[in-house]
Amino acid sequence: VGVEDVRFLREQLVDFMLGYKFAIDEIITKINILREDFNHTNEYNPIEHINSRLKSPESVLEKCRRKNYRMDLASIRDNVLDIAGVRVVCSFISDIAKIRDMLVGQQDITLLAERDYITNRKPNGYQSLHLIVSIPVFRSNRTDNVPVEIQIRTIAMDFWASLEHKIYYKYRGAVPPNLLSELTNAAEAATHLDEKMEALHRLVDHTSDPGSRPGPTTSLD
Ligand code: 0O2
Repeated sequence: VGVEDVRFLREQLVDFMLGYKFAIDEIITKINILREDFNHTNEYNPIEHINSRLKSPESVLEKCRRKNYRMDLASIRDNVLDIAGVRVVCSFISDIAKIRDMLVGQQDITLLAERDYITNRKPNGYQSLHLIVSIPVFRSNRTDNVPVEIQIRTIAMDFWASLEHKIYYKYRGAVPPNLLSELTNAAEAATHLDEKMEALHRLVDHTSDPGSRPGPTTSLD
């Protein structure tokens, strides 16, 4: 592919990518609604925070190159399913399935793929539940079904992943073996903490007097 072709493709991509931005907006709205509704119903709120990111055109093209995908919009649409990314960080391990089911159960969401890196963690220790969903986006002249990658993980899993990401980039992928094994140990520690917190959470849930729970709140946290 020549320089001119890449430039032309990049321009087309900017318009194409707007659909992914809208899909992120839709998913974020859904999660914020769940979050506010949890507060409204006075249930504890399992959602700690939400992040989102739109892959840059450069990194979409880089992924095509790396994975040997054809470099045209049809191929990008079919193959690069993580252009729109939303990350939901939960308090406890059990919240992950709760949030997953609430999203996947919505009528306009179609689950395209699911990768459970919690049951099957990556060899480096990475843990997270990844969903690829499709959501309709109503544009001015058409409706597009747009894929979004939703990553759901606990605070401890997120803490680990953000440090690992920084280390990986600092060493440009060539992380020294001693650091790699320390990272794997840290992932074990994160799992241990998650399990402890889950057990503590269950204990509180079962022993507290429902009458003494705090009243309704309008806070979004
Ligand atoms: P960013 O900066 O979050 O956008 P590939 O995309 O080729 O890596 P695949 O099969 O498409 O692989 O997706 P996979 O491995 O299920 O998920 C990719 C995304 O998950 C990554 O996106 C990361 O966000 C996250 N992820 C996966 N493995 C790891 C890991 O070992 N460490 C950390 N910190 N994050 C991971 P991007 O686009 O690579 O990065």
